[in-house]
Amino acid sequence: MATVLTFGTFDVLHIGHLRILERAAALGERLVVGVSSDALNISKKGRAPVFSQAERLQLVAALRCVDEVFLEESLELKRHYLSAHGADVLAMGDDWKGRFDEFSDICRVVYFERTPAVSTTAIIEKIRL
Ligand code: C2G
Repeated sequence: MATVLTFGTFDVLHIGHLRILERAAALGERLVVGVSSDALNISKKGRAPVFSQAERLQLVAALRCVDEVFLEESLELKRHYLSAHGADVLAMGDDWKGRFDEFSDICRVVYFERTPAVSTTAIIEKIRL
């Protein structure tokens, strides 16, 4: 039974998020998602997410293709998260292409093409206007 792990903020959940989660789930039998904490997001992107980590965890966990969620508190803990969750595959969007190749000693690393023309930032802008 192959376990697939992916990571992301999944703020203002949109079709690009759903599509990558569905494609990741199709690589195995169990999909585990590390949802970035509010603090990690602030340090990474310089702003707090629109939806809190508790809300984002609940939204992602409710998707049919997702089996388990946990809070990703540090980018430095990837190797630990991968082994703690028994990941056979790490799946990420190609905005991260090459960045996680170092983990190919413990799992298969797959990058998916991002869904074009949709992003949390663009949605926030559109609503603002
Ligand atoms: N994504 C996508 N298509 C989009 C937008 C996002 O395929 N149009 C993918 C991203 O490539 C990523 C996932 O959806 O794999 C989650 O995107 P974000 O929430 O933007 O994740 P990010 O903030 O990049 O966090 O440890 C890694 C980080 O936690 C990743």
